[in-house]
Amino acid sequence: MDEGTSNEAWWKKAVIYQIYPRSFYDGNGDGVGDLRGILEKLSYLTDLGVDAIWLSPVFKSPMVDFGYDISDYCAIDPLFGTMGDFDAVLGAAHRHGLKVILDLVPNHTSSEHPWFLSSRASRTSEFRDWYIWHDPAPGGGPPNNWLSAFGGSGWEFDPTTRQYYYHTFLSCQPDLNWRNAKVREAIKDVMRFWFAKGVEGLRMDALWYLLKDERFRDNPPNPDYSVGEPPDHQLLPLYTTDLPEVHEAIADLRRVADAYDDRLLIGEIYLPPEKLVAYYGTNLEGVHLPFNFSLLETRWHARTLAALIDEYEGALPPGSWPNWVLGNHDRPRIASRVGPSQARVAAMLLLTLRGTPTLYNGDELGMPMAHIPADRVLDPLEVNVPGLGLGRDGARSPIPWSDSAYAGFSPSEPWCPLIEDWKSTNVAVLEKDPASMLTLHRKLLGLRKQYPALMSGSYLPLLATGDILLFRRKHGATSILVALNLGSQPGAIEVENCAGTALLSTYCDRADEYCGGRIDLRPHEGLMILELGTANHP
Ligand code: TEU
Repeated sequence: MDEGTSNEAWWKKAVIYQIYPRSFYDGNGDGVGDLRGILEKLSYLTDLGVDAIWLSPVFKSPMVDFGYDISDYCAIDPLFGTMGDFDAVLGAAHRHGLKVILDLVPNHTSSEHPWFLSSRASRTSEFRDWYIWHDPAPGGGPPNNWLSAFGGSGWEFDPTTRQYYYHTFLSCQPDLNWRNAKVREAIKDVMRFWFAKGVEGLRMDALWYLLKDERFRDNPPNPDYSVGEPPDHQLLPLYTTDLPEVHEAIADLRRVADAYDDRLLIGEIYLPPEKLVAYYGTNLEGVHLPFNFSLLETRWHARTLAALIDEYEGALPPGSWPNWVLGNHDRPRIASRVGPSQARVAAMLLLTLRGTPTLYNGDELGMPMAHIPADRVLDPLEVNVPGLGLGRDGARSPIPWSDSAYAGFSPSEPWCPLIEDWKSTNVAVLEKDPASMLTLHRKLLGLRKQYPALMSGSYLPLLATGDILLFRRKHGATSILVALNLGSQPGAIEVENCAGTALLSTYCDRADEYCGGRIDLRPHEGLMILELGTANHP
């Protein structure tokens, strides 16, 4: 796992911070986060030590899927502010040294997008073939068995033109037809619009769904499906995801990005490593970073993690750059998945592994999932598919800034319930605590910046035994040992040829403590050691 060099592209050295705008900070007092709120909190982000912000969609949208149903790709939704507000955030972010990544949704639009309004109005519309229309099956009903990721059939009947249209997600999110060159050109123009404004990157939503089988063949049944899984898992998405043709479409989008300096494309792709790495492209003409979600759903066990890291590192094509994710707006928060103590170890893992990390807003505070009462459920996925624990509202709770009313997020009742312990888990309290999760993140991010071994060094797997996971990061003469105790009991490990001084414990102590040979770890402790013989200047 190779060492990088110092003149690497910015996105290879950066830590990306995902902002869920409606929950970040409310700048206009309506109970919903917005662009002015982000503007007011940019210094918090530079104090934290991140380098790029990825904003979940802020474009014009009916907000049925909270902005992932776009009705104008080149306009800001009034809920978040104006294009002037966006320009202010972009300019201020750049002045703060932050890159800005937006969230493009190329797979589908809102059913209120003008393209779709025209497409559904008439079979002869010039936009008819911009979406995926099909006659009913011979006996009537949906053309085939394709299912929506959000429950029910993936087909919606349109009585006006008496055909069905396909929607991977909600029926108000009709899929664009990526076999239509005009669709591709239209999305490429959207990319150019935002790149021309100075946006440095685009996260491409649901990228592995883009192409569907042109023969509309039924997806095969999933032999491993078990009740309680998302209903669309009843079928294997053989003809609706990860089609070979998708890579040419992605290469076309990459050529747009490459026409600008130093732009980044991130692909949202939920596939196992051996399939995921195809999205780098055969000659790295794909996306720069296919999101690696393998830490999101894995068993939290030392040997499992070691195997997962090695599998991913081993699958990476030559010249590609790794990335790691611990959380996002669609999945349960890490602090609820592994508990608050292990969330500290997870933070050290995320920020010491090789490659670009993406940090989900609030995870630096150790935010758990918020409790969402039945009458406060808003996520259409939970509304459509209740009771399976798929609901995402709990991961989208407003960031608690202080112990004042509504956690200092807004002067009004926030759109989504706050986490239960917001009076103690908030920025104002945690930034004063020398051993808080926030302090730990600031220290970890500082060490990443200080040591090229962490930012671009090689990854050397060492050991996974019991609850202990050990690996090294090396760059030139610098070697940093990372020792993680994933267990609730103290652990000790003898490491040959290891002697050095501790850089940081997840307990936020032990700095400069001598560590030699035997490494003692407290329960749920991660420890970083700068090894002797290592250049003490980073
Ligand atoms: O999610 C796409 C996707 O992978 C879904 O299966 C996702 O995991 C879903 O939320 C189930 O948990 C992207 C966005 O991240 C998500 O917020 C949107 O709802 C979805 O696309 C549709 O745009």
